[in-house]
Amino acid sequence: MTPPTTSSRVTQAVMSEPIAGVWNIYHAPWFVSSIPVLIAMELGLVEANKVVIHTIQSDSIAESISILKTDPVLGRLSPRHVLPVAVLPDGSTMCESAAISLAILETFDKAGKLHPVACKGDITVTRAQHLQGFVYAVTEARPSVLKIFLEGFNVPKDKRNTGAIADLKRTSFEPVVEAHLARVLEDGRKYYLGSQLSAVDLCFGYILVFATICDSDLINHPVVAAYLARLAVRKSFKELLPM
Ligand SMILES: N[C@@H](CCC(=O)N[C@@H](CS)C(=O)NCC(=O)O)C(=O)O
Repeated sequence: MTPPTTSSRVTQAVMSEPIAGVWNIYHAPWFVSSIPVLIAMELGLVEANKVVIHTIQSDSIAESISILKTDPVLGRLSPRHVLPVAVLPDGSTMCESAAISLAILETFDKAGKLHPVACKGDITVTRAQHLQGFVYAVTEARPSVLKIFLEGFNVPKDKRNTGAIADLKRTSFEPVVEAHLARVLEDGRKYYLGSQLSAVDLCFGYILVFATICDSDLINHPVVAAYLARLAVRKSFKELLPM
């Protein structure tokens, strides 16, 4: 019997190769890649074929992680096996959801539909708030929810450490996510920066929808719940993150 050749052991690619000349974002359902994808959808870039989304087709987060670890296309584009990874029109790659999101805004949203643009090269108060809110959401708020998600991930509901989850909720989710948003929204504003939707809302919207799939009754603050409800009815949320 002949031993199997190396090539017969190589996993078949299920993910498509990037398309040259446009932006490509590799994404999996519920992953943090949802943030740049929501931004691209809201800017109409997906419909216009300026940004192509390559989504891992799977039935669960665990299956997506398994595909991410074994797919040769993904392995080449994202050697750390994390998503998102963006492939730019010149074929170069870029990681980090916040960096990809801000780069999409800088490249495609010069009119400032989803972010306050620099005024004659100067920072403005709302632009500073937007940058601060965006980085805070990705670096502080998202990890706060992720810790709770990971406590329950792949653990049957009746076997979860409910004490640890309650502690994380009290010491992290409530002060870092809920209290922050409640403070920002306390003057009755509709969105993070005021009356106009911006990318920071898409970012917090993703984080809050993700909090709802942790199944730990996380969102209790009425102002935060109402803010999430405003975002969740948007077409982009209904398509990408159905609740
Ligand atoms: N700081 C990175 C984090 C990327 C990241 O950790 N992505 C997760 C999905 S939300 C991932 O790909 N995980 C793969 C795994 O757990 O094996 C970013 O914001 O893009």
